Amino acid sequence: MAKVSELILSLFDVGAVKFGSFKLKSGIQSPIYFDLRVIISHPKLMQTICEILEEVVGGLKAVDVICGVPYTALPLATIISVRKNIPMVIKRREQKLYGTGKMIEGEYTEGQTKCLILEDVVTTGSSIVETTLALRSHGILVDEAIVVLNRNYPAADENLKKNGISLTSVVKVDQLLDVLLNGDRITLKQKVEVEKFLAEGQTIPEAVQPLKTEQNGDGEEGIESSLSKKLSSPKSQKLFDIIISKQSNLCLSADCETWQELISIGEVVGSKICAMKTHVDALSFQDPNEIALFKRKLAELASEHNFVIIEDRKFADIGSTVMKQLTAAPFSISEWAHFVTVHSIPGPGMLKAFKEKDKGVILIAEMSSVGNLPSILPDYKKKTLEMVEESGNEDIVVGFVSQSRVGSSLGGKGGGGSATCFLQFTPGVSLHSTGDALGQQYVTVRNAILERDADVIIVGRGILQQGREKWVEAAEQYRKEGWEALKEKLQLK
Ligand code: S5P
Repeated sequence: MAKVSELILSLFDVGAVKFGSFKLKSGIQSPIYFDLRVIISHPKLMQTICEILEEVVGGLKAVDVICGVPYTALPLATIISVRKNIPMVIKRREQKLYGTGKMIEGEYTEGQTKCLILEDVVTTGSSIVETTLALRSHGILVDEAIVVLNRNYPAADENLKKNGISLTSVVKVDQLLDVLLNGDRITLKQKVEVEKFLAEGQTIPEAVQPLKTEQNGDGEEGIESSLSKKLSSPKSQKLFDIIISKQSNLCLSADCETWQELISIGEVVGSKICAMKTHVDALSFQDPNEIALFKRKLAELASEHNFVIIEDRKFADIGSTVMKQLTAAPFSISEWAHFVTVHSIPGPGMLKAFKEKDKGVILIAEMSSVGNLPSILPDYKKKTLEMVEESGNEDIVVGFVSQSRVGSSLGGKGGGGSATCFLQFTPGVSLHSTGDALGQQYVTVRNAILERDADVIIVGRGILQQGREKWVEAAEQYRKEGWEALKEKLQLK
């Protein structure tokens, strides 16, 4: 306990816990802020943290390996591994595009190796869950995690419990506040202010991992980072981060006949895509067990390869019906899709259903098919944008399915300003065809991105119809052309 108090004071002294006024992405001001990344500059503190963690590890059931969640917990796990002679495994943040293509580094035996996860800070628990699912998908057994700092966010406990993970915390926020007050690091007023902030259900901001940015000498932020900030919602920012880190703006439209085929293509092209779009009601399933298996495998794939799942349901009804369609078994779309497509026809009320279920919305502003009404009706696109802005739903609307820009451009034509932007998803892209017999119309990758201002290209048959043995090659061709064109459009290096 004395050691933990010492740790808390040191965390404050090195600036890993800050008090003041910090603006969150959501615009809310927070009186407290965590950034544990700074601890790597303080070896003594690293040692104290590891000693405490080792005591905790000693009190848990024996494990075969430990795994630190990148980045800050990685060096902590390394120190503990060496000192306690427990081997490590590392989960890669993205799958290697070459070589063995392994996701997990280190030795393990499927179905036998038991792993303990280490994390520096827990907010929603999603990084721990993501790491757990990736490890489990490789047959590694995981049911416990340790965290240095727990922000006492109730959703985290629920999230971890739901995924069968029990969490041990070294420091909880209430204890941190007590120790800092007694140690004269903060005033009673500051403590009360943070307690009130937390009681309102707010989460303490944590330093987010920076995007791959080119820092100028004068500390100016990189272009990717400033573009990301222009996006309307943390959800679109997350997708943009994936696009930059995977160098892919390719969304695979996985319009397969069977769910097994969909999973197969996800396995082989997962590293090449930023998103996978599904039509779950167009897949054939034998029974509900298969649907459950499909959902689990798809979620694991998305976590392992770091891509977003978009269910292209094109919801188009009043809010209460939409809510049922979103949640009802057997598909239970809200459980596994990150984003869903939605028509703007019913008006803004139905957007509440998606907000309640925390789903990112991609609104259909225009279609690719011959004679589609949204493209013909005057102002349809403009009204769709106004609907989002006037109803204050920018935080859940990730972007638009469209053949031309809706609102401000991220960096293409008319871009460069500071206005809030939405991502543009453009389907009807093929390098092999100009259309089909049922009204679909195609443009090339470069045309979609450089002429029509797409940020994300949606490609289905262009890849699928190349045949199983050519899926990877075709996906790589679209990824490469798409990324080159996006770099050109956004003037990335
Ligand atoms: O306007 C549209 C909107 C969508 S979401 N045109 C489209 O083609 N789509 C979807 O994109 C369509 O439902 C299909 O899943 C995919 C295009 O597939 P492809 O095989 O023609 O590339």
